[in-house]
Amino acid sequence: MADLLFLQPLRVYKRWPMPEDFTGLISSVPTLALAQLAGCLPGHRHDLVDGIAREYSLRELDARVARADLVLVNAHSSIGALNVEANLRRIKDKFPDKKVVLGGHHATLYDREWVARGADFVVRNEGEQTVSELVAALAAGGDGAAVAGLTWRDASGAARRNPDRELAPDLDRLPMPDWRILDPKLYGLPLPGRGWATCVETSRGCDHGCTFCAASRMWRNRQRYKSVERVLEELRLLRGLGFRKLWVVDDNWGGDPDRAARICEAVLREKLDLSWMCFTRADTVSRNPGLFALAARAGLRHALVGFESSLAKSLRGFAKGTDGSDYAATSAILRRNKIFIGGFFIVGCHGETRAQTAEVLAAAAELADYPIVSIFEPRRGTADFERIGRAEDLPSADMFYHNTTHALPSLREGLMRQYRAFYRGFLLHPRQLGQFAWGTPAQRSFYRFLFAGMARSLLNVTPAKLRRPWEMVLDIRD
Ligand code: B12
Repeated sequence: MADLLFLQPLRVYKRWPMPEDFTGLISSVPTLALAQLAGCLPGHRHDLVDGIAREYSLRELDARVARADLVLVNAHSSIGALNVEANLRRIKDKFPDKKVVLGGHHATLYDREWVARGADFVVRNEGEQTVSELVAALAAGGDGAAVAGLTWRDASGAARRNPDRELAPDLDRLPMPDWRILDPKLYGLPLPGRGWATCVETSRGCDHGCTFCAASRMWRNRQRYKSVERVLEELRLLRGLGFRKLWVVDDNWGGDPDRAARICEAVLREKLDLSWMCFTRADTVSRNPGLFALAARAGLRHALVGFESSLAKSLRGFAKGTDGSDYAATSAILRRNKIFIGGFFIVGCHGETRAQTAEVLAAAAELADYPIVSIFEPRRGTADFERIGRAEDLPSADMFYHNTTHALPSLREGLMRQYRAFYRGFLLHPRQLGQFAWGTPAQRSFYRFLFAGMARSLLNVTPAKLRRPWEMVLDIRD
């Protein structure tokens, strides 16, 4: 039996006045991957440090690492990479012999780079089987040489990449996530209702090939579904543990409408009394108005919708598979059912002029209750990264780190100003303040989270952050 420390890295570096990742403003979300992996590694002792949900000192991290035989770290995004690296360095400085395993989207895409930065093992793509085999091999005194899907450091220090692993053919056969490793007091979602908050997954991957999306290729452009019975088993278990607010992390909830409807009907029949949010595509909503009415009755309160743009040329450029003509219908369906619309949009690409950016921002404010606008950033693992990389127009050499305020060099002029002015105007508009005070339950809980997150960010200002707004600044010391 080994002591396993699951680590969501401490935020050693932080940004101000807005946090580096928007999601940190509106929620405190547990990392489902870590609960899922704990479920795959029964018979070992589990510990969890979640640096996104709580503040820890580096000394506390040291103490927890000291007790562990193996440290398993989630490396999820370019925005988080600096903090993953700061944690990794701390561990390796203090405990040079401690073995560290990384996994997640970013680790998969930059496996050799992470080995060069000190990781002993990187689990690429799907983690369940690979990590089980790795832990078993280490427990038997072996190494990772025979484990498919693994990149590892050999005795000479070189990175060795083992062959890829096939994706699990049947998600129902994955072990159940062990949500008991999460301290539910640390988490919250912008959803109305009572009960603890956590994440759940009913499918994995997406059939679509949007050029900006890092998830499609990670999951090899397929959406695999858990059966209705397996999903219900997970929901019942969660309900028994006191979790009633759920973030369904599937990429395109409702991609299989009949199955989704059967799950919603069962949630109603079994009176599970859940409040939940999901990611979905605009055309999944507009094609299935009945499904979303049913989902609202089954507790869907917040939909994160990938609109991406109101410009047909950008939608074409993104290979989004829609011209946007159904977007007004999508919003109407969700609003009719009192489902809060978090709308994803991307600006600053495909030759968009400043006037066209203004058009997209105006459409975003109309279509969504809260527009989540990103300035275009080509991430490794996407078709856009290859396209933009060829034109040598990346804001940093390989996008290993990325701070959203550094747009593509050709776009930088004026775009940040326009972007910030939009958000200032949006957030101070009486309509948003009205939603905070008198909106639907979903609107009120969203704005309560958002304004509390903004206040926290403003109150956490330090002289160093004040000198360098919008940059990642050292925030946690010993
Ligand atoms: C839920 C989610 C979140 C949650 C939870 C984050 C988390 N760490 O789990 C929140 C809301 C916090 C979040 C935030 C952000 N996210 Co996010 N997120 C997702 C989403 C939708 C699902 C992830 C999930 O839970 N899947 C289910 C679990 C079981 O799968 P998994 O996490 O991938 O884990 C599996 C493997 O990756 C691996 N694994 C993962 N970690 C580890 C660790 C070890 C040790 C091992 C061995 C294996 C392993 O094993 C697991 C089981 O197979 C994905 C899209 C997707 N469908 O994958 C985007 C996604 C991962 N997010 C993304 C982004 C960009 C962000 C943000 C930057 C958004 C923003 N601008 O604010 C922030 C960054 C936060 C940060 N500080 O790093 C991108 C990452 C792209 C990239 N490489 O940069 C994705 C791919 C979305 C996309 N379509 O592009 N996100």
